[in-house]
This record gives sequence, structure tokens and C-alpha cells, in this order.
Amino acid sequence: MHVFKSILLFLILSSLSLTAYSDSAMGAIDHAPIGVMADHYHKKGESMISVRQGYMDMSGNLLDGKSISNSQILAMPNPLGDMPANLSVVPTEMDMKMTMIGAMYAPSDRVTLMAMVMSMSKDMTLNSYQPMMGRNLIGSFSTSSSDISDISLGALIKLQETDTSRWHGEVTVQQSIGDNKAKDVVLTPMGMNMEMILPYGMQAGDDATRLVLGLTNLRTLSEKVVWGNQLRSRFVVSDNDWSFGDQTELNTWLQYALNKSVSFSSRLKVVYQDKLSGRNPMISAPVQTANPENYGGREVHFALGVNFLTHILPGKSDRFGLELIKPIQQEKNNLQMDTDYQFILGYQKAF
Ligand SMILES: [Cu+2]
Repeated sequence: MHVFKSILLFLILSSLSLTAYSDSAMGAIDHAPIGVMADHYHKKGESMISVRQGYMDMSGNLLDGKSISNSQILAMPNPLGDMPANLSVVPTEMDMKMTMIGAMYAPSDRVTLMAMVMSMSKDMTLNSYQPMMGRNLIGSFSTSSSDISDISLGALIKLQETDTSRWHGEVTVQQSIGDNKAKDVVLTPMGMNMEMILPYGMQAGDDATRLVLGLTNLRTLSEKVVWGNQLRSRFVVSDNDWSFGDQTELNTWLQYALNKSVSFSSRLKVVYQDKLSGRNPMISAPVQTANPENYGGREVHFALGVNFLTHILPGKSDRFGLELIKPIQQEKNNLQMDTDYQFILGYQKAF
């Protein structure tokens, strides 16, 4: 398993870094847990590059937040038509990988500029069942898609900084550039292999332009403890046929500095997302993911993380972050897949 190997690697590197003290003024605790975006600004003239790799694993399904079996799903009506009358294709597993490459530059102490490119790859395994009568399993198949999904340009504005508290705002424009009509071969309930446009959740993009607004506060509770809070919303300002719903994310985290080069974190993340808006009439298979109503909802996640500084490449410290995220509540709208865990690994280097 990726996750456990990586955790082991981090524990080994963390213990090495106990001896690899950073000589700069920066500490591991100075950046938020790696899954929090736009969490810090820079001093005039500083720049930084970052790479984040995220994984998400989903398996099984939820109806209004409660576990539902494949046979219960087959009994549900197909809302997109009456051929067939019931849902006949059921997703069983989904894996998502995200790569985010970012750059920051501070032209002044007040403003830090940000640019980011994100790419995504998605894999889904599904079962196809007879559309009527016995509803026997016809077979399993998998679909995948992969693309650069979006680019964003933004600015962080320092609002207030005291010895124990920092406030900053974020304004970002995010443009989806990923394919929103990716195709793959699907095993239909009639037992045929057909190339089709994949449902919305399997698309890397939605053609939308979004405005991201954020507000972050960091509070130093003691020499070793920082409490962070962030409210961040993404609004669709223009789209074409369809787009994923607006999203608001609330994060609160506590970080503890073991020493200057290692910090541990716990984080609570609450996400509200609207259902999908609009539709593509070509997406109409008897599968839950083809229905715009089966998107969005409220989710609460808990994360544990570690940040650490070490010296590998010349210049300032090399910064690593790892976070393991588990859902504690998934009030997803209608019928959706059940999230097992997420996992984010990151590297940051300032100049
Ligand atoms: Cu930075």
C-alpha cells in the first residue's frame, strides 16, 4: 500500500531531520498542513515552488449518507429515461490522483502572487447488470480518464500581522481546461462494449471559470502550538453546458512543533458543495454518475499530518508535508460513492 510505505518513509526522514536542524528562521510549523491551500504569504522578493500529489480512494455507495447495496441500487428508477426502467450499472471502486504544481512570488510584503496547474487522473470500476428480469451480473469493467484539469492565478493580500495573529485574504481566478467529453469503452447492460462520453464525475474538466475567495487566520497559542482557520469558496462565474457546483470549504487545524524542523497537525475539514448545474444530453447511461442530482452535499473530514524541513537541494530548507484524511461524515446528495480515505504528499522550496 502506497499510504503505509509513504508514512514509513516520512517517519524515517522525520527522525533523520531531528539532526538536520534548519539554520534559517523558518520552522516546519510556519506552513499549514499540506492539504490546506493558500495558507501562507511571503515576504517581499521571496518566491516558492510547490508540488503536491493527492490520492483519493472510494468504494461502495451511499444513499443520502447511508450505505446502500448494489441490489438496492438496481431497484432504483433510472431518472434519465425509461430504457431501462432501473439503474443497471453500479460503480464499485474509484481512484483519483491529483498533481498540483504551484509557484508563489511576493512583489511586496502585502501581496503574494500565486499560479497553479493541476492535473487529474481518474479510474472507476463498475458492474453491469441485466436491465430487466433476473438482473444478473453481466460483467465488470473499468474506465479511466486523465488530463490537465485547471490553471489558476491569484493573489494573497496580507490584512494584519501581529506577534500572535496573522490574517490574509485570497482572490484567485481558476479556469478549467481539462477535457469535459472524455470517452472510454463501457460494457452496457445489453452486454455490448461501446465507446461513450464518460459521466461527469469521470471528467477532468467542466469548462467553467471560477472565482476563489479565501480568508485565513493563524494564531500562535504558545511557542509550540499554532491554531489555523480558513474559509474558502469557489464560485462558478461562467460555464458552458454544465459545471460542478460551487464549493465552500472550512478548515480548522492545530499544529504542534516537535522542534524547528518537525511539526504534527490535526485538521477538521468541512465541505459544502452544490449539485452539478446544467447537463450534457449525451451523458445518459443508466448509472448514478450520469444524474446531475447525484453530486455535491456536505462532508466532514479529519486529517492527521506532519511537516518537516530538511536539506537536500542547495538553498533554503526543503519542506515536505504529508496528510492522511478520513471522512467522518458524508452527507452527500442522493446516490454517490463512499469515500474511504485521501492522502496528500507535498514538497515546497522557497528561494
Ligand atoms: Cu509559499
